Amino acid sequence: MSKNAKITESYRIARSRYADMGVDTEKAISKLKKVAVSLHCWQGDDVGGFETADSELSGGGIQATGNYPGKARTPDQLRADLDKALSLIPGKHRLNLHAIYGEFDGKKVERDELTVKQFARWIDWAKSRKMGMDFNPSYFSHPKAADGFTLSHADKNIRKFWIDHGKACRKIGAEIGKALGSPCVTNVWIPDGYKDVPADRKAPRERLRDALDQMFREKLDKKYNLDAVESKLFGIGSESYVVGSHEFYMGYAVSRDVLLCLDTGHFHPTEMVSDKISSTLMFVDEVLLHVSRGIRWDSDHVVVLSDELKAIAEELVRGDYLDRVHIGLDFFDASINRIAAWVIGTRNMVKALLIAMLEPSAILRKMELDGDLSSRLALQEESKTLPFAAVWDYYCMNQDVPMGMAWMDEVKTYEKKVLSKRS
Ligand code: RNT
Ligand code: ZN
Repeated sequence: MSKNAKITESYRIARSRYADMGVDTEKAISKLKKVAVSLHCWQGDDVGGFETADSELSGGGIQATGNYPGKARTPDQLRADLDKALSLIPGKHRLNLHAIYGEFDGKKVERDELTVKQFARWIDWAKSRKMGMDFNPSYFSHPKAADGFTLSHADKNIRKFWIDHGKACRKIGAEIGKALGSPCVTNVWIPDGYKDVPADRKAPRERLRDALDQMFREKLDKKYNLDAVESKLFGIGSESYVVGSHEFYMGYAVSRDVLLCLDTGHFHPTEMVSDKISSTLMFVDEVLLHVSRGIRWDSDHVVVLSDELKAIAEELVRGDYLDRVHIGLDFFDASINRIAAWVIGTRNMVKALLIAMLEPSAILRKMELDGDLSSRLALQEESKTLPFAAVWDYYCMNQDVPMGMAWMDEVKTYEKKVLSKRS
């Protein structure tokens, strides 16, 4: 039997097992095909960007660790690496770009003066691949962010600089959305906060609220640009206080009608974003997810197929939220092959969605309503070993991407042929 025939045969058996539980695998697959995950450009070069020849992430309370060879040093290299990663992930996805990844052609363009020009090649690249794009102003790795404050800075001029950066980025977002025919989510994350206990928690939050209000004053068509704001509990160097806390942005998003970004690494380790989705979507129209994996103090490990990742996907599917939730990834690991990191994290996200779509949810809900919580638990546990892998392999085969570890062989070949030649 050929490999493909084996995959098809396993799928046939799995399909009938799922059908016995009232689950239609064909429906799940056609639904899964439509979900786009936004791949973050910054996994490709450890959040360096292209403002200077060899920029490195600095400040901002985020950190990339590791020195795995072969990181992308030019936009062309980064695009080639993204192409490689995308060729190993089933489905049609999006690109999430940070402002520091503009193409400056050796010229200095300040962040408050950025225009769509610096992103034209990225847009062309996305267009030729029929991909959508998302965007982010960059409030770190800059002298005006060196003391850890940006939009909430006590100095009016510094605040103004960052407000103007945000305004410029929203316009770029709208241009991106228009050019690609799909709304661009422009997400604001700022690092502002204190390492040690502040004397005044209120004033920076007032300044942040007012700065955001100025930034968002100009209404942009939601067909092209969607504004999002991202909270955080603490960062490296901002352990005691982060201006843009969850409560701050939850209130801001509700009162200003912008999207709320929930980063899965930005909460207390016992707090679960999976439980926040249905609450948040009661009161905000749309949510942006930054799917990541927090480990102790780091919020950005490569996404694995954890219980929490599966729970997040379940919530999106059960609540029928897939058209109100934008799924973005946000991790950066410089200690392993960067393309492998992208592929592992993204394949896991897609896999989690598939597993969620294969959940025998009608039966589970009935058990719950009937008060039969013993059966609910029993079936939840039995469902964990249903043959979703056969459906996954079949999906990969039909999407023309490698199955199982075969994708890793391609990463190794690319590493030998391309990455190892980079200085
Ligand atoms: C940082 C935030 C933010 C960044 C990116 C680079 O803690 O998660 O989203 O990771 O903007
Ligand atoms: Zn994030």
